[in-house]
Amino acid sequence: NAFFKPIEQTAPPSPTKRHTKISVIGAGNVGMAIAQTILTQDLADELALVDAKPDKLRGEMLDLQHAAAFLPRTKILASVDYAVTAGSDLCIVTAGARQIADESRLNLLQRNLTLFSAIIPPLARYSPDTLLLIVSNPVDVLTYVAWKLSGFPSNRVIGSGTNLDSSRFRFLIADHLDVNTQDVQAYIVGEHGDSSVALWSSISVGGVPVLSFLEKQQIAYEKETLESIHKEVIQSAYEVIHLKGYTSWAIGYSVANLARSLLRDQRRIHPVSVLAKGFYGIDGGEVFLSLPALLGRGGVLGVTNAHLTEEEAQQLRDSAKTILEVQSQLGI
Ligand code: 6V0
Repeated sequence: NAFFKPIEQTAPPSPTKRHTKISVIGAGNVGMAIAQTILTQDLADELALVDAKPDKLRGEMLDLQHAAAFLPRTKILASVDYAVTAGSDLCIVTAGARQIADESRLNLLQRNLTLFSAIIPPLARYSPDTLLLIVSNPVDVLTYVAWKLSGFPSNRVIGSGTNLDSSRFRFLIADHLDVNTQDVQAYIVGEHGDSSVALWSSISVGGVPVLSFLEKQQIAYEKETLESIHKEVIQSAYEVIHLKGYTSWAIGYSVANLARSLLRDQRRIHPVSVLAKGFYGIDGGEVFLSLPALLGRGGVLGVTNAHLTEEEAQQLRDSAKTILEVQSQLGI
């Protein structure tokens, strides 16, 4: 490089922060929203993109590189070849087949299974120590598939699960009470989808447990109002897809938030899809679903022992059953 006249280094460079590499597989709407949020939040020194469509991939890479003057410095790479992901600390998988008209959910899942057989083994080979974060749907089953195909310990394989559902839930509660969403603690657990479970008993606003507060004050609250908020959470993904064709910004922020907790060892608690066997009475088989999990540099560090009502625990076990039924049809 003739541009610089180097200054003689008298001492080895002082130890700098660890080099962090994130790979995003699938440069579609969701993958690119995640990639751009990761860049703006300065979470990686190197970002590698992989997709099956080389032109689209190169276009996305150039478009992001052209923003370099406005962003923290991150080396951006892209290739259809998984070698580009080598040495990743975190691999985020968003690649997915799109549902075709009249296609059954199971058929779509079979196609995604084939896709994952081509994606996960090379990722694991090029980055044997990486954390795997699965976003493609149906996320709980595909996280199980990724766990099996990678051969990784289960604490390094995580599904984005209900992290997004919980953020929608917190937004709706905050909107209802007219307070800041960040002051609302509330969890949706279980399947990312129609059988998800809202943990009403654990909602707190600014440290005040909402249900017991209402009960103590003898303020009548309508169970239906609460249920309608949960229904709205389930509906909201369909609504966004109906209106704009896909969802992207919220999942982008939600996954970047998970990346921060993992790579910066934040030890924060997120509802994400983890191997759930043995927790909350789930014992029917190896199943991934969302539970409030403690996340850090090692991946899943633990699962919190939230107080569930009997009804909530039963709903969670039913959610596990729903996922296991789908899984059993896959033959893996
Ligand atoms: P999209 O825009 O169709 O992008 C998918 C991308 O995957 C495309 O660019 C494809 O070219 C690429 N792809 C297909 N096959 C391969 C392959 N073998 N290797 C590499 N890349 C490949 O879809 P979109 O980005 O909207 O959604 C991606 C996935 O995320 C879908 O499965 C969604 O259902 C899922 N979401 C999950 C959410 C969650 O909360 N877990 C939220 C939103 C979307």
